[in-house]
Amino acid sequence: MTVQLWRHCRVATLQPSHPAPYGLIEDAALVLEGGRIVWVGPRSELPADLAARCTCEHDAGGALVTPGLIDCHTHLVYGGDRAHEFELRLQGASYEDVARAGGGISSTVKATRAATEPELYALGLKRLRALIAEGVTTLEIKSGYGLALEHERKALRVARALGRSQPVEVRTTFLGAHAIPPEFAGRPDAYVDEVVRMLPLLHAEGLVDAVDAFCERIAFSTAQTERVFQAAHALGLPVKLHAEQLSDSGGAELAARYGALSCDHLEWLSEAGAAAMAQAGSVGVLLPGAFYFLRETKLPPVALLRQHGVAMAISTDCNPGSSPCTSLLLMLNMACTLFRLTPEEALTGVTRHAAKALGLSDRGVLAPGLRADFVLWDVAHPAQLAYALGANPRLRTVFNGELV
Ligand code: DI6
Ligand code: FE
Repeated sequence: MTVQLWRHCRVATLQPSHPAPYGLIEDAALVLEGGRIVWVGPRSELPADLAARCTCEHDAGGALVTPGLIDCHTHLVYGGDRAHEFELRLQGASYEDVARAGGGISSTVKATRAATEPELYALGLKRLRALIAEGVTTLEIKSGYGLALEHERKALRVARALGRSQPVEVRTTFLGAHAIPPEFAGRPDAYVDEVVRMLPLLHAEGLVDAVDAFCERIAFSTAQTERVFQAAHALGLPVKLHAEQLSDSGGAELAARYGALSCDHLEWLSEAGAAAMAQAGSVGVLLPGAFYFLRETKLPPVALLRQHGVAMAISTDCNPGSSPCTSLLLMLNMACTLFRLTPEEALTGVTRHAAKALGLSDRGVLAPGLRADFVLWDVAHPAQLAYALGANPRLRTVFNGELV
């Protein structure tokens, strides 16, 4: 088996046990074997017997190396677009006004249902390629624009197919409880019955890694959300939640009771919610793209999350209605400028903490035994990744030990 040596680089390991900010190692070396990291550290400390076993050597040209980026919250597979709704909002309508008038998520549901599997694949591929071009090596894709068995299945199959065809690992999340489809208008509980019926069928087809819901006054109540969580628990599937985005519904506390991997958005999170998340070890996923695009003014309580020791992740929320965004690097900047995260918190939020939000313990930091997913960047310091707007300094990506 090839044993690769990567040298002439600075490595931001993001390992919490490394004392330097970003876990930064100057003049570092990395050794890979079979898609895993075997060794990482200062080149001067590379053991001679390990150096002798290396069969192939790469000069990283002085690049900065970080873990592959992880986008832990996307709705990347959908049909149509919502540019018209954007125009309406510019004329004064709010996101909730548009949703209540039958636009919003419902219009994307219509377009997604009308699209064939190959059409959805082609649309998703364009968005995915943009993320991969910025160093994403793992991402989550949610369903939730089908809202009927055949269409939820179609979207999840497309997500799986994208993961098989591209140098990226896709984790799928069933978000059947995203909105109430037109055929269930006025009968939300009957639709929750349908979500609970769909879940085991899709899971049996190997299409579901986690389960999510949109807990909000324009979507599902906590009681309805809990029924979805119970169905997930019965199958041994982890849960996550769109919680406290537009109001405080107490969703985070509910999700924490179900040991949620993450609670996402969180602008209206209460202190009790933050405490419950800390207790449960749920990650707080912040979505600055949605905050920006909807021109929200209520900031997520970052100080509260820090104070309670809740791990914060950052994601694109790539979706047509509230965050039509395919740049995770831009989200790093926005997390700092809008939410006042430090660049180190932001980078941790798209690596180590994003991995945690997906329940993945084999990635997100560069350490022996973990996956060899990493990115070489043309920057002198990791803070530059969050500093620049619209730049893409990616040089190369190594995915599963192979140069992309
Ligand atoms: N919250 C969001 O921001 C997205 N979904 C959700 O539950 C928006 C989805 C959309 O508007 O299409
Ligand atoms: Fe979302």
